[in-house]
Amino acid sequence: MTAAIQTLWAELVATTLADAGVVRCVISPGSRSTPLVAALACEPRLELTTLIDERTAGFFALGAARATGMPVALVCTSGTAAAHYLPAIIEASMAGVPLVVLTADRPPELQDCGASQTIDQVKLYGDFVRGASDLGPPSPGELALRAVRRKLVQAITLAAGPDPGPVQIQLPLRKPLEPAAPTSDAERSLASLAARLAGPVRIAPPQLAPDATALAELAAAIAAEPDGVIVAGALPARFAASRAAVLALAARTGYPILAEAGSQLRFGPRPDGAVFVDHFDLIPPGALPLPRLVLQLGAEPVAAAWPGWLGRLADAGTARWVLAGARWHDADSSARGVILGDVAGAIAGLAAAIDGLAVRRDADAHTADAAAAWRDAEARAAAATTAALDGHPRSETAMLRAAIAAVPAGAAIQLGNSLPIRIVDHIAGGGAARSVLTQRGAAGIDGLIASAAGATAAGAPVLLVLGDVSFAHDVGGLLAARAARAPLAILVIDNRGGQIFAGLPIARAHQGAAFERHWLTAPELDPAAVAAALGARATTAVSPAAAATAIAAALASPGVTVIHAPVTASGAHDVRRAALDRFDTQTSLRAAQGASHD
Ligand SMILES: Cc1ncc(C[n+]2csc(CCOP(=O)(O)OP(=O)(O)O)c2C)c(N)n1
Ligand SMILES: [Mg+2]
Repeated sequence: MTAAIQTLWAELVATTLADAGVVRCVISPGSRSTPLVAALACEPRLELTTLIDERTAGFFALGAARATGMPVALVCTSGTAAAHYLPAIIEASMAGVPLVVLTADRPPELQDCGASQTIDQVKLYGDFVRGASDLGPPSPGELALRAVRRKLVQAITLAAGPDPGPVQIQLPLRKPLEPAAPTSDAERSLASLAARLAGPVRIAPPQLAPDATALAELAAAIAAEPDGVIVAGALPARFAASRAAVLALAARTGYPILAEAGSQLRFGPRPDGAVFVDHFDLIPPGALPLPRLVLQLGAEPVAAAWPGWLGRLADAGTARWVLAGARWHDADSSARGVILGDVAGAIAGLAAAIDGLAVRRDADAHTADAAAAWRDAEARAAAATTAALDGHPRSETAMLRAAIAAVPAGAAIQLGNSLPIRIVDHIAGGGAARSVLTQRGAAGIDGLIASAAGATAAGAPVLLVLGDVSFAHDVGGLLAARAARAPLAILVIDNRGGQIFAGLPIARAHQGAAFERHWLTAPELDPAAVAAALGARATTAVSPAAAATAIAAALASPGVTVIHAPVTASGAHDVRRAALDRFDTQTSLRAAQGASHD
């Protein structure tokens, strides 16, 4: 091996990435990766972002791939650098996001001998990658050179489908690491082979098509059952293209739609007659209808009421069918059927199969009651929520209602885990079409700022809403936010700690001060000061109206704005409790008002 051969290999990796349609590459600095980084820097078709911290880089790449649906490459040096990618790789694996992770390594002669910055990187990510391949140290020879390109193309294809996710490519590299030009005839001949190999390459992963017979069976079950609902948890941004098909299915069957914010079905225009049950989680469990059929789409819903309702559905013998993609989703182990495969394809197949069937809409008494029960429960919960919000104007629920309403059409909303993703479901729906980004693969509170910054790669402004602990967890993400390509507004809901825990039984288990210290963990940070120190615009919004104004301004101007939003500590729980308590009172009030207006 010569330095010139190594340079050729690295250049071929860079060319092949671009030839295969990879556009974005997130690099972290180091020495061992030098040949590759030097080659990437000379490939004009690649958009390079360099971020110092590999954990942040991993989440930035995850966010970019999640928002664009395109594979993003990651490049780091040897040693612990590669280990910092793990959380983002786990999320990418579980949520089906394509990443091409290129880890530079020491060559075999420097392994297991105490050489600096050398660890065992082979299969470092275990089963969280779709595949791991090792290019081996660069060696002369035409077949070896062609195999570099082939292995890259194989890895990118694997990352793209049929079950998209991360892949690892190991690159053992030798000193000298700096680029070198061919000097011998043999090297020149290999260089001309590399030039001949270059050119567009077609990436063609197989599609994960759902089983047509199972879809036909489900279509027949739906056509025969007028008492059903469509439930949708988190789905990727591209599922927005299937929104019309889901609404058409709902129109055909008369099924109400329980669409969580992350489903891509919640926002956007709603046809007359469509029944959306936005307030599912604010309907007292006893008032939740028990349909005979549930069509469940996407990731497990986040609503607090969901597990209990699932249990009651199972007891009632409800036929629940799950269409959630490549992975098994049936947390209650009670589904009638799980049809694996692309959800958009499944919806299209289902719509086509139902087209040819007579759909039973001739409501019997039970069905008429069920439809009325959903409409009534939703109306009562909506009214109760409005009243509960009036009583808690400084709650995070009020803050989030104003925040989401301030996001213009075409912008994206990224929902942080813990309470934000749940609370948005209590207050927002319809309106302008906006895509929603979620991190529900492993549901971590980590890397949310970095991944929202990465999401700006899609070109649209992004509003990230996240909790104060989540903000503290990803302060380093603010450095990545400097690389945002479109306006990024970060709304920090400061309820003084992880207030989701205040709704869990541990909060009532008499832990005393230990509860605050070990569960709530209020970060006691001033997010605006932290943001300003790290180069972001910063502002504090103490009222929902101020937050809305700040968000609208932030999304209209380039750069990053952190909006610190102090809210009452218990507001989210207070509003939900008050809404649940008011459910019945509101009904009688409305009835009385209606009567007096007549
Ligand atoms: C990486 C990671 N660490 C820990 C957790 C456990 N966890 C879930 S919610 C939460 C607290 C989040 O607090 P905050 O961001 O302030 O949101 P809030 O609960 O107040 O809505 C923690 C620590 C997690 N989900 N992911
Ligand atoms: Mg909090």
